[in-house]
Amino acid sequence: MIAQGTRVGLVSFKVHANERGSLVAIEGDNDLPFSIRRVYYIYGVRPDVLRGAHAHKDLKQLLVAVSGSVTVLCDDGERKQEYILNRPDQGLLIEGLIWREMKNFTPDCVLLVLASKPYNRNDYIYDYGEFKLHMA
Ligand code: T46
Repeated sequence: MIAQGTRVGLVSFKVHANERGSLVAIEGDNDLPFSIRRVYYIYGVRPDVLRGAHAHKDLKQLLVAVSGSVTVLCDDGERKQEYILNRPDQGLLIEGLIWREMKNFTPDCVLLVLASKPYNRNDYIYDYGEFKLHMA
């Protein structure tokens, strides 16, 4: 059984583009199903490095590759799906108990993450067996 409130999906954002370049605005609550409480970004990752490999008990996040490309594997306990993030106007929304792994970072990748809660080490599940138990 998939835990209630679990959801993964790509979201596209409006691009304000003209001869001066392009701008994407993302507003918490309006463009996202959560208020933005934390922003962090990941960059300078070697292509052979695997990041993530955990789930969150109670966190909503939007991942955007504002530069470069990264592959995100999402696992809801029943199905695994890979998403290639390589557009600054597109994000991957991850809500609820989803195991995630980030790989194939290009050297120019900057992965921006907007999160619904402050950092909490106790919200992480690092053991895949424990993650599966939560899904049962
Ligand atoms: C996630 C994926 C997409 C902080 O001090 N504050 C923070 O807000 C975060 C996210 C991390 N940290 C510290 C904790 C570690 O010492 O930064 C270090 C690296 O974090 P971590 O190994 O958790 O990074 P990733 O890339 O494996 O995972 C991160 C997020 O932690 C996670 O929530 O969903 O990006």
